[in-house]
Amino acid sequence: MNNIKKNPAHSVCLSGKVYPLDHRNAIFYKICDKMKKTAGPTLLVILCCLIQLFFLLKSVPCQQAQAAGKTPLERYGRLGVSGSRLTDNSGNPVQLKGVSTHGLSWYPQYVTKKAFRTLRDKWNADVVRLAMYTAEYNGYCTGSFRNRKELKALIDKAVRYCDELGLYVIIDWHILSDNHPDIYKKQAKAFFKSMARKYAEQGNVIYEICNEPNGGVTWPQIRSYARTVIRTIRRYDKNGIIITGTPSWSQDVDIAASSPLKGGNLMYGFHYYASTHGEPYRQKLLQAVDAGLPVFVSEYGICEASGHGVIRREEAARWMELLDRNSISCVAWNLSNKDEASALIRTDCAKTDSWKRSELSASGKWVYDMMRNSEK
Ligand code: IDC
Repeated sequence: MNNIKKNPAHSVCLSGKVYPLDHRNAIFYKICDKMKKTAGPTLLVILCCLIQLFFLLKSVPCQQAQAAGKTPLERYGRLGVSGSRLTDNSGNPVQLKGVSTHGLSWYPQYVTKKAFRTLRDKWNADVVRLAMYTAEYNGYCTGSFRNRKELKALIDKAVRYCDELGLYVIIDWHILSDNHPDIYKKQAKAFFKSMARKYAEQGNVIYEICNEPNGGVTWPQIRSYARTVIRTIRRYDKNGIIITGTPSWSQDVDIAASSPLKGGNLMYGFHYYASTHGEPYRQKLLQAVDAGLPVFVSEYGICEASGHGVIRREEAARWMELLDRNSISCVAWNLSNKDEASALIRTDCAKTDSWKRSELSASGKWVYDMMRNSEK
């Protein structure tokens, strides 16, 4: 043991070799010193090897945790669109996965930083969608002035949380019973003007300008609405991603593909509910993507389109396999504990964040497991 010497230049001399005296070697040196009189050289060498091995192994998961510790925004930066793909700021394809709120007026209690942090850290979510109904139940266009103010304040809070957490956020103009986007076009223009003015600089905001046109509204009618709203947004936000819904509850992407909008960073909404929509709908989606249309699945469920009914896991898996293969982003409906199959939280669980897996509904468990197992 006498061949271990301290060197004034922050190093240790062991068996004729000089090692830097970082804290690991300092501990190692100390132990050597203590054992000087009691243990033999062989035992000491084994012990030293074990200590070094311990520190080596300890540093590996630590490095992995640091790499994984990046927020979605840090990983991908400003998003763009290239061909049919959503891309990161270096032009590589990106697939975002996340969760949609229920209607903001119905379930405002889930708009908390803790809830969004849980989604990011435990569910592996990259994006949160803020579903703001325009017509139903205190909808933005049908409720009072005060209600409108409250909804805007809620969106502001939600966007701030997403910004702080490095999450992408979709501001969704959730038309549904108001089937034609032109019904509230004036309000949509004013709303998106104020959103784009406020959030253009942030780089994590995605605008979804009409959730699900339906009731026979045609693609040319939607396209004309979209042109107006996109022009309004682009006055303030030149590059933010804009998603336009497609006819028949955002399913006719194949029709949109035959005459898409002009302009950069534009995407098209496609929605499915796995128990209702099977192979023919996957073919529609594929046809659009093959034609070069950039599609964003801004809403999906693994139950029926009513939001209720049975869950079909095999169909759900087939859909996800298709989305993964084509790097198509997707957002699950819905973050609430409402007594319906599409709600992700169990009805008897009142917690608004930090849910245990056992506190999730059958849909919630499927979405949670799938997102946790998704590659980054
Ligand atoms: C459903 C909600 C339900 C609510 C209803 C209002 O799950 O609680 O009472 O809207 O009309 C959609 C729509 C989405 C629907 C969902 C399930 O975008 O608003 O939510 N769905 O029906 N498209 C297909 C299914």
